[in-house]
Amino acid sequence: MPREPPVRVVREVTSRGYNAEREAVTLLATARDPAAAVERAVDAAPDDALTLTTDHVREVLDDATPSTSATDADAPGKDAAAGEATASETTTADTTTTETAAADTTTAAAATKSAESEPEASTDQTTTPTASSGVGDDDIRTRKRTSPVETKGVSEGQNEAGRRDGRDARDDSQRSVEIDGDITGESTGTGEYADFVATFRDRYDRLSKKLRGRVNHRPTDALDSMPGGSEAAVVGMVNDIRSTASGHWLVEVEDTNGVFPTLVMKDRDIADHVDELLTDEVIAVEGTISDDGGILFADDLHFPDIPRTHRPSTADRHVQAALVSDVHVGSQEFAADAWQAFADWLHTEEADAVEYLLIAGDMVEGVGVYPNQDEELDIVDIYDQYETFAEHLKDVPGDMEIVMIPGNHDAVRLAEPQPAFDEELRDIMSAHDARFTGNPSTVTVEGVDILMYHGVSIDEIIAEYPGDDISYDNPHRAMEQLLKKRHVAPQFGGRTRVAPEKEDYLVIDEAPDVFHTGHVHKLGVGGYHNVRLVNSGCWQHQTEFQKSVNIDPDVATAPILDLDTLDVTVRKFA
Ligand code: D5M
Ligand code: FE
Ligand code: ZN
Repeated sequence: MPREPPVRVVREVTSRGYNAEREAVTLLATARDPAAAVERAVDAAPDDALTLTTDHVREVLDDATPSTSATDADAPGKDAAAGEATASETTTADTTTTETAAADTTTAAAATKSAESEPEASTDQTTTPTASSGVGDDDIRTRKRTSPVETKGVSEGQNEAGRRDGRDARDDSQRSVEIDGDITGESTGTGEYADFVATFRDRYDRLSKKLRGRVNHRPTDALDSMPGGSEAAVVGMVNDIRSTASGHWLVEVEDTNGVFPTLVMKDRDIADHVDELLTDEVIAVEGTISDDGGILFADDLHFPDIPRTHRPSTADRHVQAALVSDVHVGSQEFAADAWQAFADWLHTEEADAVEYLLIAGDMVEGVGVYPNQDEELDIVDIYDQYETFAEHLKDVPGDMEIVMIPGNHDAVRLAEPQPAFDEELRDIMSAHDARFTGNPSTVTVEGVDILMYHGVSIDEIIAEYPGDDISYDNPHRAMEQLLKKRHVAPQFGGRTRVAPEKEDYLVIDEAPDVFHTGHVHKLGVGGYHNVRLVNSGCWQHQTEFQKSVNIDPDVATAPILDLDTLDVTVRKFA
C-alpha cells in the first residue's frame, strides 16, 4: 500500500525558507510528482518572497514536471526491542540559596522528591536526578562508543588566552571529551524527496524498535484484516490528529505499510496524552478493533521515552562544567559587562573545579535572522561579530576545555541537523583550541553523556502545548517532551527547519545523562527519569521583539553542572 500523499514532507520542503499557503500545499501534494513540483516551486519563487503562494505553485505546475517520484518499500523488521521494565526511583533534591560577593548562587543539595512529582517551575530551584541507591557504572553503562577517548592536556604557556590566577596548576590528565552523533562532514542530503523518505524511514525504524518490544503490534495492513473486537496494537508515526464532531480524537498513525486510524475517546484518561502528541512523532497505540474493522479504539498510548530505570553516569572526581548558550555578540543588547564578570569569576578559586565550558549555540547575533534585526545590531558584519566573540572568549581561562555547537543565529545552515562551524569560523575562534561540533551532538565529558541541542523546537513544543503547564517560564518541561518522544525536533514543517539526511540525526538514540539546550533565553533546570535537564539563559538583554511578545529573558545566568553528582548551581552575573 503506497504512502498517502506526503503532505507533511511537502510542507517541510516548502518550509526551507518559505511559508506556504494552505491551498499551495494541497496543490503540491496532489501534483503528479509532488517532489519535483516542490523543488520547482521553491526554485521559481522569488528569493524575497516569504510565502509560497498558490500562484507560485500554479506557475510551475503548468509546466511539465519530469517524473522522478520515489517509492517507499518494505515492512518494518521483526526485531523486538528489549522491554523497558519500570522500577520505582528515588531522586534527591533541595534548594538553598547562597549569596556571594562575586555572584548570586543557587545551589541544589539533598532532600527527597518523588520521581513523579513535577520538577520545580521556579528557575531558581534545581533538582538532582542522581539515584540515591548509588550510581553504579557497570549496571547502567550499555552504550557503544564509536570514537576513541581523546584526552587533551593543556600546559602552562601553551595558550595565549587568559589563564587562571586564583588557583594552583592542575593535572589535566583526567580530562576527556568524546563526541558522538555529529553531522559535520557526514551530510549527504541533497534536499531531494528521496532523502526525506530515507530520513523518515530511519526515524521510524529506530524509534519503533524502542516500542515494539512493549506492545503486541501488527503492521497497519494486517490490522485491516483483523476481526472486529480483536485486541491489537500498532506502532507508527503520527500522521494526523483531529477531533471528531463528538469531541473524541482521531489519531491516524502510519507505518511503512500504510495508515490506520485510531480513536481516543474524550472521557478516557489517555485523552490527556493527545494534547502532547505532535505529528511525525513515533508512538504505539494499544486497543480494540472496531466491529466493522476500520478503526482501533485506543486503550493505551506509549511513547519511546526514557526508561525509568535509566541511571546516569557520573565523573570519577569532583569537576564541573559551565553550561551556557545564546551569547549574541554583535547585538546592541549583548551583556558585555555580565560576560566579563562571568569570565572573571572563572579565574577565581571558587571556580577552580569548572574545567569545561559548553556553549549551546547563538555565539553571535548574526545578520538577517529575523525581520528588522539590523536596527538592533551593534556589529553589522558577521565575521566581525565572530572576531569580537572570540575576544570575549579569550577572557575565560585558557586552560578550560570548550565545546561549541551552532544555533539559529550562527553562520551555518539553518536546517537541523546543523553542521559545526566551518574552518574559517573555527580559525577566528581558535584561541582556546575549542572543540566544534554539530547541533545536536552528544558530548561525553568524563563519562557523562551530555546531549547538546540549541533548542529551536522548544518554541514549537511551547506553542503547540495547550495550557500553561509548559511555558517559557519552565523550558525544562518542554525538554521533557523531547526526551519522551526521543527526538529533538519531532514535528516536520513547523518552525524547526529540518534537512533530509540518510539517517535521522535528530533521533535521541541513547538516553543521555544530561540534556543541555538554550535558544529560548530562559533559565530552566529540572530532571526527568534521572536525566538532568538544563536550559541556559542568555547574555542578551531584552530585544524589541521580545518586548513585543513579553519574553523576559534570563540574562547572565550560568548553570554550573557538577559532573560527579549532576547537581546544578546557578550563578548570576547581572
Ligand atoms: O530566540 C530567542 C527567543 O525569542 C526564542 O524563544 C525565539 C524568540 N524570538 C526572538 N525573535 C523572534 C522573532 N523575530 N520571531 C519569532 N520568534 C522570535 P533567538 O533565536 O535565540 O534570538
Ligand atoms: Fe538565542
Ligand atoms: Zn536561538
